[in-house]
Amino acid sequence: MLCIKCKQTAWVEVRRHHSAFCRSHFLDYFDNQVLKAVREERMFTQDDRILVAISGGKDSLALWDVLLRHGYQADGLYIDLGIAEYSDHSRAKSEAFAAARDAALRVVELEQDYGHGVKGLAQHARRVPCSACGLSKRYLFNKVALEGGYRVVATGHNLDDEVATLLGNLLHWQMGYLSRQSPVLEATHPGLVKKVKPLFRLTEQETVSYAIIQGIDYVPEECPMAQGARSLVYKEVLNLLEKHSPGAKHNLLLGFLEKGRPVFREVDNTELRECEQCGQPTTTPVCAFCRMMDVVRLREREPRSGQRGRRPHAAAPSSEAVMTTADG
Ligand code: Q46
Ligand code: ZN
Ligand code: ZN
Repeated sequence: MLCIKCKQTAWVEVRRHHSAFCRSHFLDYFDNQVLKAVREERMFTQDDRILVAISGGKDSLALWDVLLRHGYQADGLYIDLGIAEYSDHSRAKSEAFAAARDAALRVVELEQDYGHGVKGLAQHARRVPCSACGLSKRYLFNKVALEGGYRVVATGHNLDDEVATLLGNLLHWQMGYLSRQSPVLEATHPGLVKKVKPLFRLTEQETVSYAIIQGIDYVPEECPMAQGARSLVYKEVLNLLEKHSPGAKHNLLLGFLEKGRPVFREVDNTELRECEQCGQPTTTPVCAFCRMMDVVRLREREPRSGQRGRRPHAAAPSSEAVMTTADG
């Protein structure tokens, strides 16, 4: 197989575009896809300060790498979830990446600031870990960005993540989530920061290829809590579909964004107000994060014997699990 640009031996095949690239032309392709997403979806400009949500995985580090190489004002935010060795490894990789590029990385420690890591929060709040994690991350991304004067938060969600989320939301007809499924969520309240996903046109495999070519040292293992997540099943199903019909994932997502999104957007009439406790925008008097922390504090005070015979809820709402397990 030859590179379609220079006819040298190809290193990466991109079947959905009937293309193959050598290492150097693949980098051009990858950059172009990110810059096209940024430009066409009006995500941000060179004048904006961007906060990139960093997990230490391939997607978030690849995204940060592209943005820094193209001169964007991109700082990182790493949230230490307190998940034993996984958090230790991913934090070390994130800090090493930032140090090597002289880039600014903010770190928030859940355990230090909120008394528990993800597991502890989940146990006390009687939620599954991914539900407590997703809620905490969404809350902290917005809070840290707002306090730090960033105009936009960028996450490393790729095409596979986005199409798996779409499939999950379609299977359960989650009208609210479908109305907000987009590579760009505008700041519709002064207390909200714009959220963008510049990798939404690129697959997981392409991000891996980019990270390898660029020599990015990312944490290869998945978060241990991801085991059994429904989003992984959706990804398997979609990969099978893609194998038999190259371009299926791209067509489903891009088709939805072009034709479905405008229809679903009409059902999004949520009114935002400020949380009575923390002031962050919410649809309810007290935001979901503060409500979770109230439950956690209440349960912390319960005598241990009072917990006998109680069991955590078996599962969070399925949509929540889908929405919160997509970040690489
Ligand atoms: S980090 Fe958090 Fe994911 Fe781990 S606990 Fe679940 S949601 S799987 S993207
Ligand atoms: Zn080439
Ligand atoms: Zn709140």
